[in-house]
Amino acid sequence: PTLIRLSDYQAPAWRVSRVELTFDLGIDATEVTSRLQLACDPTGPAPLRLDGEGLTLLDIQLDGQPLPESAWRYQDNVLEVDGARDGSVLETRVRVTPAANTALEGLYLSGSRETGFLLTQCEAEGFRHITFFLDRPDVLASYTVTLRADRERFPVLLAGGNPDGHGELDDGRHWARFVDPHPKPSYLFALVAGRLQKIERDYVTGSGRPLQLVIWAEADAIRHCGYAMDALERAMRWDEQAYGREYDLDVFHVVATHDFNMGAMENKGLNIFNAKYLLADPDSSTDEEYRAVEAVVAHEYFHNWSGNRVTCRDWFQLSLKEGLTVFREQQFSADMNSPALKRIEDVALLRRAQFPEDAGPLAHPVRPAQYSEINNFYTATVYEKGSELVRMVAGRLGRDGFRRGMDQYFSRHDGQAATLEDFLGALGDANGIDLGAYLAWYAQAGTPRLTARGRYDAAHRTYTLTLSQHTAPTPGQPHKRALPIPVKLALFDPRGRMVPLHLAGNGADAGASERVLVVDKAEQSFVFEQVEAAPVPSLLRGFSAPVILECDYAPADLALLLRHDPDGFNRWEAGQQLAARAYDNLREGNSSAALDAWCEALSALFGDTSVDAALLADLLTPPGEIELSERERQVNPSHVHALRQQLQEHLALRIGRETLEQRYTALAAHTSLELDAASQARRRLKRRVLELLARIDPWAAHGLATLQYDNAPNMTDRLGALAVLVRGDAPQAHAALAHFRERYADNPLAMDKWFSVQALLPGAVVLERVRQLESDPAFTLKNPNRVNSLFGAWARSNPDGFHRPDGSGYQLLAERLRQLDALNPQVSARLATAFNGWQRLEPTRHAAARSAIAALAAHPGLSRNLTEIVQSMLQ
Ligand code: BAL
Ligand code: ZN
Repeated sequence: PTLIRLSDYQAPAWRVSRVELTFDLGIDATEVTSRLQLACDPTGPAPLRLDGEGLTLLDIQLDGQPLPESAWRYQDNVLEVDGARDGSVLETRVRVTPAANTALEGLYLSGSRETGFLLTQCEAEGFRHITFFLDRPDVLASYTVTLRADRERFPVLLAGGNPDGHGELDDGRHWARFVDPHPKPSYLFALVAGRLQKIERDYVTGSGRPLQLVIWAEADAIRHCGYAMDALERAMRWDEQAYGREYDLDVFHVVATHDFNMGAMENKGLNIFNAKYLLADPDSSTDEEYRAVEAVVAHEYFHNWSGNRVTCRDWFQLSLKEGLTVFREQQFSADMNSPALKRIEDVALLRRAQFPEDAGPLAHPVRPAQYSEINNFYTATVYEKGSELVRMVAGRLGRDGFRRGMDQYFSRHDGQAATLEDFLGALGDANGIDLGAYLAWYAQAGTPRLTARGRYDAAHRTYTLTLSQHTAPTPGQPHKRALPIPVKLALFDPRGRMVPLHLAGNGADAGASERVLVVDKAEQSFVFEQVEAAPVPSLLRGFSAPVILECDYAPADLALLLRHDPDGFNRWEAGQQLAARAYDNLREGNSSAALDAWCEALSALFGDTSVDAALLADLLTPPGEIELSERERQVNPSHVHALRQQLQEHLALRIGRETLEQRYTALAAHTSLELDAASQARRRLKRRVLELLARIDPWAAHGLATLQYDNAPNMTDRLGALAVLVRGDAPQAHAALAHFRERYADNPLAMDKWFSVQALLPGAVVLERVRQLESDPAFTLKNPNRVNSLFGAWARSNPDGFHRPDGSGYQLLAERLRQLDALNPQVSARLATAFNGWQRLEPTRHAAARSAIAALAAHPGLSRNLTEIVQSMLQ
């Protein structure tokens, strides 16, 4: 396939200043009339070439004159037009077929022919499936959009921008017009048409401008949109206060759909959401899902400035808007909830999703240098690592400096398509600092390993900390350079108190108890003076850089940090490192010092009622199987699973069956429907305690889980109990699953959970269950959420169940990917990344995985999306 390279970027030869679009909407056929006001350099006009895919061209005129067939060519997804000049107006009329669009890119139908609605998804390159255009993010135009449709079938007509009139037409049809005064790239275009209900709220911006917020959903879902509306209002207020950013249209529309490739989309003035991230009600959403709704609503809203007002010059700069917006979303969620818990959650996600990506065949820089299919680059690297890079820069500038820099960025580049150089340039200029060194982070793939060695010199009362960095080669990047790594640190005395820091040769901040060292060479040493006793270093506090830290801690050092570190993140981190060492102990069957220290420290914390319940739940959770696999040279996922189970058994035994039961009972007595932090924290800990109890007394745990399932007032408790029953293969699981299915048969989001909970069954039996589930009438390959709920959960989150030594799991996934690819290439390519990590499997699984991936790759007719993933996977 053709590779598109960042180094080949050229500014567009043609631009479009104004777009006027008229849609005659229909499910089987929609006609799109487009008038483009063109501009080009009058001195040397290049041929006019517009993108267009799958369009039936019905009419074409240039400057009001029909164009003869000899004056245009439409082939290989490009329309070439002769005779256009600066100021020309090109008018085309095309036909598209929404009902046949299973790729969910461009204009498509969500739901059934009878009751569903029409909507669009244009990022990254969907607009070319709707009309001919210069479909690239650096072509910004103002849009006027007129929608015409049958009033009975499509009573609601929406497009981005401000409403600009509506009225009746002949034959029961009606029209509505929208004008967007802010120039935007085509990927931010959107329309929605159908039978939808709404909730509305008046909002007055900080500067006193009134506007309207409207959330739309189908009739059965609209009552679940209230929480999203509250979250939207909180996000808008927060962006005004934290970044001085106000909304800039008279109306902000948000629409929910069950058929969506992404989580949500920030189209200007008309956000479209996967229902999973918009609908929330206690009966069908877990606490975690409530938090996700709040975060995604905020994320899409924040894009209005970081993405829409200032957009990306090209798709290589995707992280300019995504990394930055994830960072803003993380800040918002931390402010709305608990900063420490949020940081733990984000770092756990980074380690689960991004570190393995950075360590495998799909590794790519946050700003990739090349791609074949841009949709394959909406990755954890671009999003989550991208956010970590912004966080490092923000940490370097400090709170006020970062705000100054962001003000500069927004004012300097408002209405422009910018680059990462522009971003770092604005931030640096506003603070008189050159941030150019951070560009290396954007260009280099792979997770740096930071090794720390400490040496205490009692005679001189000095502590020397030597930090060295190394990044392993990644595909296409055999040689790595040293990166600037900010290491936030503190030193603890043997009694667990932070000591004042006196860095030799550096008077600044002398005596502070925490400071940031920047390591930008392969190895550097730092000497601390006036240190009275051998200290325990707390490094990378708050996870100050996205690296893997290797420090030669004794188990007692980690236990000390776990008990005493006031940095909530590092406290959890000490527990994670201790658990990882304990895992090594179990694997090697030797000394159990780490295991003892971990169990001991946690059982002490378990009895300490001053520890926040949610933090305790996280402390009691060892690293996941994917993370633990990183410690193996050759991975046997079943072995990793069994060892992690053993780890939890040891912990549960150390805490004690009775203590666990008592704590469970006390927590269960507080069952409530409330969403406040304390209630959520109790539910989180209750679930964790029940899971631990299930490790050592399944009979008792299954009895409690059954009671919890039967009496649960909310989905968090119900699903938590169901998971314990299903994963424990409890005799009660069957009845609970049947009950759940019956109760939620009409609720797609709840049914997704019914599929997922079974896809996580441990061991070989899950394969048969996956096969049964895919023949359930509720299963369909046409719905991305349903595909992910079954195949995504199984292949990504159940390593023991997916990686069967006989290769049967790989074969089943490969076969479904092939079928799915014919329907929806974006979803098949994303699901195929579940094979990531196969190179590190033990020999039997390694051979089986290779043969399944190779057979898939050899299949003729795969999409460009899936081809790029499987070919990279095999390199
Ligand atoms: N721009 C795609 C969806 C999102 O990241 O907001
Ligand atoms: Zn985004």
